[in-house]
Amino acid sequence: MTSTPEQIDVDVLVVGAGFAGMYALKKLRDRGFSVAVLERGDEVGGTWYWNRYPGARCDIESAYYSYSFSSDLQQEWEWSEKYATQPEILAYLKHVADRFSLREDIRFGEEVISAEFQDDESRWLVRTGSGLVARARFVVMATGCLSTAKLPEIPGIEDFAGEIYHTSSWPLEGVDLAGKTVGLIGTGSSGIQATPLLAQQAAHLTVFQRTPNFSVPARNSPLDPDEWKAIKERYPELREISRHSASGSVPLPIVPVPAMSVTEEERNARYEERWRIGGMKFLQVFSDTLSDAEANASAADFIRRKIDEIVHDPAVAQLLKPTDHYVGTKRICTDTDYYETFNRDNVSLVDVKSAPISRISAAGVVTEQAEYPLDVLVFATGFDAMTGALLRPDIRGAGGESLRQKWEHGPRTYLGLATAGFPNLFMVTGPGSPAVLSNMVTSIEQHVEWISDHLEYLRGNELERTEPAKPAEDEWVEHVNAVADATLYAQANSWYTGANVPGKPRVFMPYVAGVGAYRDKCDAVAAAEYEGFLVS
Ligand code: NA7
Repeated sequence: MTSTPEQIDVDVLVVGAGFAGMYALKKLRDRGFSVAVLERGDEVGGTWYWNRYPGARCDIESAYYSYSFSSDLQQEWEWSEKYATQPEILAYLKHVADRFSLREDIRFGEEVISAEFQDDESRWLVRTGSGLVARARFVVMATGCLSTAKLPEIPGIEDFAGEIYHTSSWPLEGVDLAGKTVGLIGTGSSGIQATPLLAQQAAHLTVFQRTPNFSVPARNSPLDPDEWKAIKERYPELREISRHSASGSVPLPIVPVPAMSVTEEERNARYEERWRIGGMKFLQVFSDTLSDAEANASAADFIRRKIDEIVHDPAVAQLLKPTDHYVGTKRICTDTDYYETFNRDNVSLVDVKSAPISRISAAGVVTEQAEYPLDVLVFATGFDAMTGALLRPDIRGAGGESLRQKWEHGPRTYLGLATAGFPNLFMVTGPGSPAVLSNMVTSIEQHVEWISDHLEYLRGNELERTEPAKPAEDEWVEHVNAVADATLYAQANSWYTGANVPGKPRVFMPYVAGVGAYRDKCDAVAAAEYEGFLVS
């Protein structure tokens, strides 16, 4: 007996139920479109559902890493800490799902495996792994920038006899590390956040470091009730500032000057003050940290001196000091006692740059110098960022063109929102938009609002089809690269450029000009009747 696959037919199909997909559902539904969301997990939350490793926490203040679309929501929700933990952010997103009755239009456990544009009827035909078939006029890929995990290409992983985990798919029930010898590979944000907690829980922790990263203290704390009250009172104004800022959050209340325009003493005093306050805004102390090599070196030297002060063993301190990239050109990490953790007796640091990992054995990690027996191996090895989740399904546009093929030499988009040849397909925070260089929630809201305005425009004008014109896309790609080339960003081997994934084309993916400038550009395109889009 054969069963007919389940079919759904909607105006808009949204893929992913994280911050982006949930807001897309809410916004488009409010505007009278029929919407369905397909989510591969069994709960809302996206990145905040999957990344539940010990220490997972946002590096942007909770007050701003949250939706602004509903005044009631932002007034009624209480954040407990300056930087929310993963469980608290997930609780917030579950609350949003319930409060706005989003679950009724979300299908959980549905992983999209293909999407084909049907030229004759200008509709998408989308299939999931379970056999569900969805037809939709429009598809919105709200699949996240950091949602396709990257396991390193180390031989023998399958031979390991102990437990093995990736930070981005940590077991729901947690992992009991008591009395165990734990190895951690990867020292990006995830590894740096996890290290202090793994060290507290395990009998012994060995951190395998290939490349050190710059990290500044988060100085997390419970949210001061008076400060929180003041933020709530000023929310409309603060959100407006965030929307037009460079980073998508409220910037430092100073007008930054070039680093070399003040004396060395003054410069270090300003770094010291930010180090004491904590957080990523360390990079905002001076105006040219990310564009001038000398300015950048002064910030990097300051952090390296701090590492020397904190870490007792000079050889370990030396290994922890980054020297291969400008600070901030790889995402700066924020931590709670990361460097201090290397003073513990039960923690060791192994440099796998000078003696690379050659294989994983049944017993543990084997480098070119030694074998390290382990009970548990944790990979914090990052993601196939920005394009990974967009290229995982087989997406075919007009005339059957494959997105994987089109982006073979790197992603090409217009505004990071859409790509030529793929009509009626939108991306939220796609490559070519500020995305990961911004407060993602601010950027997500702007994208979702822009997309829904565009769909309303099409509906109002009885138009069925939209896609970027090739020249507009070419010009945008060139512009994104030119802006990145004028900064120090493009020089780092970072996941911003795809350098962390062997064989991935090297293209600087996020748009560095800032959230405010980008919003102005998107608004101008909309005001000029969607200039650069071919509508029919
Ligand atoms: P990242 O920042 O991409 O970090 C991955 C880490 O894993 C990084 O230290 C890598 O070293 C290391 N890595 C990857 N493959 C290997 C192998 N084969 N051997 C040794 N070390 C390896 O990912 P995260 O999850 O920490 O953070 C991603 C973003 O999430 C973060 O920026 C925030 O925005 C949130 P490498 O530098 O390649 O030498």
